[in-house]
Amino acid sequence: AGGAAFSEPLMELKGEHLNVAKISESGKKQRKNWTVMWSVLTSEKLLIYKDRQQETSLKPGSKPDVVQLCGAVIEWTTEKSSRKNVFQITTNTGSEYLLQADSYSIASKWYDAIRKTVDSSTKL
Ligand code: I3P
Repeated sequence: AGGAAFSEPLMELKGEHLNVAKISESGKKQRKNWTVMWSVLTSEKLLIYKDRQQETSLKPGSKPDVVQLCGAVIEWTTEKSSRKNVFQITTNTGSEYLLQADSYSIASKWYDAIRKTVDSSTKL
């Protein structure tokens, strides 16, 4: 709608270990391989680092996997994994990520924050 006098601060989450499996890249299916990754949520992207050190690394070429959330879809899934607390992010370029944490409160915290980011970066 726009025109709001005060814009809500965009939710961000910093640094947490989540289990991540990229199951498709640009529409092409990939072998599922769950990996513990260091995840950071900015106001428009989810950054997936191999580890915590990579976030502050100045090494050229040490880049995270960047998940653009504008136009993405996020949903809980019980069908794509035998694990609990799994949600899927599908980007508008056709990449699919599964994210998971054994703790429901951690998983739902990330789900809620990413969904808010998807919503606020998609409706312009
Ligand atoms: C996969 C691995 C995954 C599992 C996946 C298996 O085997 O065990 O953990 O996903 O199940 O195929 P591999 O390592 O040999 O590739 P979940 O843990 O999410 O269930 P899937 O084929 O049903 O996705």
